[in-house]
Amino acid sequence: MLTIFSDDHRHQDGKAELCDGKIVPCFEMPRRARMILERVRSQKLGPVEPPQDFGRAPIERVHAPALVEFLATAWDAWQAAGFSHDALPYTWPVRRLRALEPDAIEGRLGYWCFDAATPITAGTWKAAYAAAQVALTGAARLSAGERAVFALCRPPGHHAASDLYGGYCFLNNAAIAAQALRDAGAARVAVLDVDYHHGNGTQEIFYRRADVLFASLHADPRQEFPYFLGHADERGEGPGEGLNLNYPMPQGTCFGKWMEALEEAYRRIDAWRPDALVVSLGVDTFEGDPISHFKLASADFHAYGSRLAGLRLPTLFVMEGGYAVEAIGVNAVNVLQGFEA
Ligand code: Q9C
Ligand code: ZN
Repeated sequence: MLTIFSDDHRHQDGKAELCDGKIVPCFEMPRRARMILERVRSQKLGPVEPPQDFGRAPIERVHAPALVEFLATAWDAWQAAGFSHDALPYTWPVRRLRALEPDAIEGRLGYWCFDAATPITAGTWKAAYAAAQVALTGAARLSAGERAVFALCRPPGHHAASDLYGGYCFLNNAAIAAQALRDAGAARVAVLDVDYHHGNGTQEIFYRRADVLFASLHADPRQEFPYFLGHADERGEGPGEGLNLNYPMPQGTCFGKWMEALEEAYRRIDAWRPDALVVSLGVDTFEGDPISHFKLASADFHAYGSRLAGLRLPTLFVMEGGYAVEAIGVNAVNVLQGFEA
């Protein structure tokens, strides 16, 4: 399988995030991508190629230009305000407050970002932009006839909505790729999100659309981040009614139960007859993940990867979460090798 990778991911190297009331070192770190790349190479998965540059236009097919401009300029504004450490928000326009973008960068961060775990650093824009180009290059190769491509994106993307970032995500790489596949002629695209966390950003982007089906297997938002989206009764709206499929599961879920949900999502995707599949590939469902609570073993990743090949669709794997850094390469590449087996 072809892998697309950019070394520019290393410019997103945040120092700290707010986690359960404590400031802790960022779980989303450059070593994650290095470990995956090392495993791609040692297993001889296939060629590794750099991204092409498609510019901002395909990003703005799913994101508000104002969010894109904020991400591209936030660090400069933060520095101009006299700060040199990572930029995190601490106040948000939640219930009873007014969602008007303030002038002060400290407030603007809370306007555009929904959590306190996603630091903007000097290199955030460079890294996030490169990740989007990796996804777009993967989509272009799929449109040109490739059976499957691995977009080794970092930072991840599925929590980023049209006009909000958060959850370690800035630009929604999978949504940008799905839209690019549509724009290249695929009439229907399915996005299957297997990350431990609900893909709230991808859901929001396609919620009212008849041309993109979104299915997500994830920890129940009553128990887990992102807490405020991802319930089973969110089924899509208007033209998108019935095309948003959420499979929330309790903490402690084992592979057997998880696979039952995957089989159900598989049937729904298969019956819808899409032209292409985008897999939001988070491997934080692993039993050893430090911030997650599902119980998949490394061999289980190979098993479900192999099942996904049964859909017989051009498939773009887009890297999302996974924080057990020592095992992340094995787990991610197991899915891809299972797919090819
Ligand atoms: N105590 C992705 O997997 N907060 N994002 C975790 C744990 C944020 C995860 C706090 C988790 C974001 C792409
Ligand atoms: Zn996740």
